[in-house]
Amino acid sequence: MKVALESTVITHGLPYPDNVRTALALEGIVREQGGQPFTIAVLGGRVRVGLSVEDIEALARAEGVLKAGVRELPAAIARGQTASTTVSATARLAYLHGIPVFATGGIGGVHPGSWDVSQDLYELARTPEIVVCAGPKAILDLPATAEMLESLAVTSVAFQTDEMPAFYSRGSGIPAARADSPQEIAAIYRAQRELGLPGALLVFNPIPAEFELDAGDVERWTALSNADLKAAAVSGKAVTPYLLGRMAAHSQGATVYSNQALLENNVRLACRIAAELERG
Ligand code: PSU
Ligand code: MN
Repeated sequence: MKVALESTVITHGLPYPDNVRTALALEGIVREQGGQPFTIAVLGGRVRVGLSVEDIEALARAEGVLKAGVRELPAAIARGQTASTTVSATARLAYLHGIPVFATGGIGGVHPGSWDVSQDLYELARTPEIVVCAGPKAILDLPATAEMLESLAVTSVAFQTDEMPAFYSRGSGIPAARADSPQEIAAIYRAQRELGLPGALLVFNPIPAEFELDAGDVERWTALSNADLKAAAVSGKAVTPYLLGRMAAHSQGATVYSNQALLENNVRLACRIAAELERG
């Protein structure tokens, strides 16, 4: 059983040394479940599907690593650069390498009050990968992100719940289609393929209740972080890493702790889905 993992969460999503610890813990979970983890990145212009411990440590310590969405991949490869891969780039590379299940923390989406829409959403519409996440990141406009997923016809299911989770919280109040078991998820994926649909199966896996953050707190930190963003000269690809850093600062690290917990939870579900797919 194979499970793909992304690398932008290592370079831009979590601070050092939490990032190394988390990346290695996620790989450990896949191995414990009897599977093989494949963390994906571009090292010196070469697509690497599966990293060594040394590769992960080097990526985690490095500063100024390029964050590659799918559109940045071609130039990174052509120029021999090192880049971490976001959800969009990882989904594409995992699929190309025959690994149909990929676990991440949160997907990108629509930022509030701007035209900043993540490449993740468009890539999910055209790559047949199963992507397990805990919802769109809380810093996003969740209703707009949910609408975009519908407009792009991205098949999405929420695991054992009837609403889209909101990353640090189990619920968002936004209704979602439900799936109750890895078997059901695998069956939906097979039906997508039989229909010849091009896109992903996005699986929303709510954060375990014991790691959930208070919704009011998250709202407050999000407002503060978005206000910081307005005041700072940050735009484009730097926006999401900047906001995650501000959330960690405003919450005194609480968001980092929850982020790790939800990543681990997503990897566990991804393993169950991958095992089910292999069973056929
Ligand atoms: N979720 C996390 N931490 C992260 C990200 C997601 O918990 O660092 C990364 C993912 O790689 C995602 C990317 O694809 O942020 C989205 O960036 P943007 O909004 O610029 O598309
Ligand atoms: Mn963006």
